Amino acid sequence: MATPTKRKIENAPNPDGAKTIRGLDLPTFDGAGLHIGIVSARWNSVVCENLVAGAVEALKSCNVTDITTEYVAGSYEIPQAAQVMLESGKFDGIICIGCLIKGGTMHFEYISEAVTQGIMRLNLDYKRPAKERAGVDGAGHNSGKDWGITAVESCLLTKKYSK
Ligand code: DLZ
Repeated sequence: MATPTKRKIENAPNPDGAKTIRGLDLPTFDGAGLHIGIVSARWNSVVCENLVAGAVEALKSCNVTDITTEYVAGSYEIPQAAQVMLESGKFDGIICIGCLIKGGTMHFEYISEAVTQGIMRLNLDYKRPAKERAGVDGAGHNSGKDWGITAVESCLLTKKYSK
């Protein structure tokens, strides 16, 4: 497997834009031949659609051409949909996209806890990478791009150690 090369990425690794050492370093990966699924919630679709677009763009930049996007109602439905997609055996990895907004009820706490636990369980049970984060700050950082590239990275690592 080729060693990933460093590149200057358009998507700044430091989401807050401040001069710190914090941030995600994104090398270039060759994801040719990978089959990647995306499952996105429709709640807060302005945010989610931007993240989906960012993830697709990043996957394509890694030579991933087999991309399937499915939608569910809200973030709560994401783990089950991701599980169904993983069980189909058609995907090397699934990117999970949702946006939870903290409001006056306890929905944020309950849903984010359930979804985080659900996706982590899929990560461990299926040995396939899955990503779920929420939020994008306006016209700034599109985290979907990071997720596209990190999904490829995780899939390549899984393939490397698959028997
Ligand atoms: C009900 C609900 C609320 C209040 N907020 C959000 C949210 O901010 N983001 C999100 O993705 N989904 C939300 N939902 C919907 C739940 O995830 C779920 O779709 C419904 O409770 C139906 O099961």
